[in-house]
Amino acid sequence: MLSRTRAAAPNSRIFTRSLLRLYSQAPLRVPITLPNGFTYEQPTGLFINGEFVASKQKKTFDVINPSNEEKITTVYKAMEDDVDEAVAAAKKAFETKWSIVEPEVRAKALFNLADLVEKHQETLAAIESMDNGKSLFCARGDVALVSKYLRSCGGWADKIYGNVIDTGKNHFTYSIKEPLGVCGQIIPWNFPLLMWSWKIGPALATGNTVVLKPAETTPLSTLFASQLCQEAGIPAGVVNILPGSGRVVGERLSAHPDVKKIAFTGSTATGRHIMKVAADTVKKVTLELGGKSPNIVFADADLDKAVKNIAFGIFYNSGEVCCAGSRIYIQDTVYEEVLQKLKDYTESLKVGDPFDEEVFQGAQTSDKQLHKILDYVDVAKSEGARLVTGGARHGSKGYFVKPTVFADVKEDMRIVKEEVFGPIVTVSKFSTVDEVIAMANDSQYGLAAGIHTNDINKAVDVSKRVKAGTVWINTYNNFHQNVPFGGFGQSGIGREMGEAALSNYTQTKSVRIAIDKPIR
Ligand code: TAP
Repeated sequence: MLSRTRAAAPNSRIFTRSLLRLYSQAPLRVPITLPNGFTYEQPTGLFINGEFVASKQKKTFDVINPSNEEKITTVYKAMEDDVDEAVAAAKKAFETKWSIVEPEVRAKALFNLADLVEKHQETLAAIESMDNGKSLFCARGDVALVSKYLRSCGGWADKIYGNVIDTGKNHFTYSIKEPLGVCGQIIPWNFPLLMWSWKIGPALATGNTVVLKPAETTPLSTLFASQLCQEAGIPAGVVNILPGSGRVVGERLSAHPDVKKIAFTGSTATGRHIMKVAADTVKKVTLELGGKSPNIVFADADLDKAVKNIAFGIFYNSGEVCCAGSRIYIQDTVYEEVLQKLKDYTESLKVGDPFDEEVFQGAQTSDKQLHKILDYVDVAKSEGARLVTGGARHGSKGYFVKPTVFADVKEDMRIVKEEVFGPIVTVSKFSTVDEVIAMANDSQYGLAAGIHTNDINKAVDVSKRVKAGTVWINTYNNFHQNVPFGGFGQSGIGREMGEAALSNYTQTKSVRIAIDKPIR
């Protein structure tokens, strides 16, 4: 009797502790009132196999609003064991459902998803502004491209064609494109929802399943959007979302033997590291990395239009854009004139509360990013760059930075060489086409370039000679769902959007049939 009582005591303590843990665990959905007064329900669990669940180890992290530095909510944090579970769910969904359904089923589901994004566009844009800090103006632009791109992917889903290859009368030979399997996708914090669509769209269209890790700073829009996948008719396990840290979740995804491909967007340093980790299991890797893109203004350009484009090229999305035109080159004969116009235009841009409809530039996404940018202001000053405007924090609450222009820079300065990822631009002077091409191409990166001129011959000539994956002429940061985007040099491997994105998610199988009695 006594021994039985003794034996029962620890068990009941364990039971009580388990109950306590169960009831003290964070909720899987919370009501959130957005800064515009609208209330919605935010999923806060990991999205695995079609359900929001707590992480196995019950770890959580806080999500901060960068505009007021206050906590928005708490989200579950995935660890290695959660990755393993999500990958197993994605593998099963790949083998038993998504890779074997009729292609038009995948098409319909992606069309539905695009429609649902459109239906919830204002909520999604508001979530993105609150979580990332970007102005509503920018967030609405993101969401519009998300629905267009998902619809475009739906259009591709039943048009993944192979080839018939003429190898002579003794064989019938063809090749087909097959999906890869489970794809690990790691996205950054500057365009969370847009990167979600650029990653899941082509993967799903071609029959793959995904485990996607949003950045720890910005998990809310992707969690909200994942429930739309269910509603769109995408089966459980096809899309799995794991908020968590890069060093745990990202690392495990990159190393996992059942993950056949890693698609990553983020810094060049992390991209390099992921490639090394993924090498052990010979994964296919696509990378969309950093940049230090040149934006060139020739004297014959429409200067007022050019100034708007170069300002948009750097200050859009608070400068947190991989292809930001962060190095401006102005032809010497109009240098001072354009610089003055750029100063005036920059000072006219409204910075502040992302929910203010007049605001162009919202907050930087994190405290870390704010301080990185302010450090670069000090670097530029110490290197001798001339501060034309900005160069300081905007206000004292929230991670706001004044749009900043540094002129008269030298090409070997750190501020000209290194990616800042904020609203800071450098301005240099050039006199000839050859000179500006040499300056523009003097970079390890090659993501984008801008050319402003009214001379079509010059525009085409420069666009051919500049080393960049995208060249914008008399425009900038101008995306379209059918136009491939990606980098030369250390700006990346592979292309997103357009038909090019599909090749990141398929592999070619060749089939040769021997013909016994060739028909003449
Ligand atoms: P990254 O480290 O590149 O973060 C991007 C994504 O990679 C995040 O989801 C991150 O996760 C994840 N990650 C981090 N370490 C990883 C690892 N060892 N294995 C797998 N995934 C990993 O960028 P950051 O530290 O946030 O920002 C630093 C700088 O990178 C920025 O200042 C900017 O210059 C550049 N950046 C560039 C881009 C683009 S689009 N080119 C985007 C973001 C940042 P967690 O952060 O959640 O841990």
